[in-house]
Amino acid sequence: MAELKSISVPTTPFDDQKPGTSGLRKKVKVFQQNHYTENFVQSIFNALGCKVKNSVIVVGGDGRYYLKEAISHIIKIAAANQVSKLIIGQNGIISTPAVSSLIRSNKTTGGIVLTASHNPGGINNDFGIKYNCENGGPAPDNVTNEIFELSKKIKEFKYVPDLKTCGLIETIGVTTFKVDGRDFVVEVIDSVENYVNLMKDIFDFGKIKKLVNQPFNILIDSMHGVTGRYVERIFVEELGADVNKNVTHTETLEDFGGEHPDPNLTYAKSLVDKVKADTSYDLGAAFDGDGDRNMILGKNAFFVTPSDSLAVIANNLECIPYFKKNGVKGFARSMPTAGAVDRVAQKLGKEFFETPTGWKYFGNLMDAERLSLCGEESFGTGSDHIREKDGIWAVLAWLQIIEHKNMSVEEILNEHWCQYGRNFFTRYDYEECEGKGANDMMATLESMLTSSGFVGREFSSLGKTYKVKVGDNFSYVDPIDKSVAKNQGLRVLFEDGSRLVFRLSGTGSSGATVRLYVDSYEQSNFKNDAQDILKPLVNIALEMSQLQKFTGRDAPTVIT
Ligand code: G16
Repeated sequence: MAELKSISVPTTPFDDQKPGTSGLRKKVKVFQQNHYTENFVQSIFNALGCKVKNSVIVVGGDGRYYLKEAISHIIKIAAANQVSKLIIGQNGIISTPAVSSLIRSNKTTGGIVLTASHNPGGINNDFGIKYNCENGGPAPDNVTNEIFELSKKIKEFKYVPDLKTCGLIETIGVTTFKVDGRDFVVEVIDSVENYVNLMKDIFDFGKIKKLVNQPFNILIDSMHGVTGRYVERIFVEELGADVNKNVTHTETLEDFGGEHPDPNLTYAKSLVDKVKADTSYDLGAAFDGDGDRNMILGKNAFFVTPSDSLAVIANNLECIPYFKKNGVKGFARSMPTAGAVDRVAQKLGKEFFETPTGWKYFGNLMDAERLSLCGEESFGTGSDHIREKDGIWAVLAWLQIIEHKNMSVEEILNEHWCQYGRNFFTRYDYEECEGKGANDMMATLESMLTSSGFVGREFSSLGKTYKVKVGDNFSYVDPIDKSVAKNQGLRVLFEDGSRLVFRLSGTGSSGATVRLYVDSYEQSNFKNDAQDILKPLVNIALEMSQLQKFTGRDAPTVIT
């Protein structure tokens, strides 16, 4: 075996490597700049400090453009930093939930996830790099802040230029290199196997298989993201679904077929249209680029909001073997997520947490065994089986519940609303606004919300009047480590329980995306259209924020 030598490469820092809600997401062309990717990866290793020597790290991504180049850099930098082993998915591909599972089952030091999630891919679109810790979850704020600080000061990165990565990750197997007199191992694994075994442990595949072959007709849309191979293995090979009828867009493409791989009513329109047009479909589901988000539809494309999906799963956990075995601890949702699960927690006597946006905030609670199930309005649902949200897990949970209750998706929702009441919810996204206008809008709104006299003010639209109970900028104290996350979104809580939330997204790669979240609780009229019910509140939000004046936008890009 030829002996390889590491070198130090002088570099200059970039000032824009601040990770957002979930990792560093930028245009591919930004990552392609000389030393940009190398600087950020070295900054991750620098932030890990003495943990890097002899570490084992999982590396995988969602198959988007630039994945292989990024992995080649990671291998050469890891080898030079005395990492002892990298576990890499074949062709670099591993879904985000599967990375989390691999970190946990192999007890590795952590993982590097290469994805910009639901953002579009391809040479002119987005790429992303995220570090996950040894619990399998996205690095918390203190770690990402440290990575950012180090990235602003970096002077050199370590590299093994002669380590040949060409063809290295195409074939499953183990390759050992000698670097600076030490062994450095690259293990290329089947991207799917570990995850499939985990799902088989959690769910009763026998019962789900019976449902799928009943036939209960499903249509699972991978949106050309990473889940294609997971869907074929789980739904087709294990559960007996028909490859021609029950699954679609399973080929992972570098540009996701030119679409936004984001499972919502706008970007997963082709699934919505198919399920509407073919009334034999009982359930439709879609996943995002890296497989952590999900959207659930019933017959006729009956839409289940992520907030309701979370509440329904919470209310029916007893039919899922994993929870029967491990018991059910608390529930949680991110702050902007509608409060449907709150009522389930109250009825079942479970602890409940309201966290900032970002899956990373659930990790501590899960590690402390206080949280079993959580979700976010941004199409994320998951449990403590891993430390990422998990799209395929959510669909399997729904199928297990449907089989157990022997009811349709819509019947399950109607039953749930009759028992608990309904939270009507909508989110308006104004994507890629000019940064200054969006920031000015938030600043002006914040000073209004926090001024004396705001509480008690009344706002009216379309014959409805709402009285302000609270106006604030949400902050969160982590119950476990007491860390504080400030400025997590502007909230207006009204006396009848309705809420308006304004945030700037932390996952975009350019400009500013304004998110407006509207939540209203009703104890009757469940069949009404959410957009009709919420119209007065939307009008009030737009007027209060002067969104059009500040951003120049007269309509949202996406409504969910
Ligand atoms: C990420 C985070 C989620 C968050 C979502 C939206 O999801 O993991 O926790 O809810 O972004 O964040 P923002 O509103 O800041 O854009 P993903 O699927 O993009 O990794």
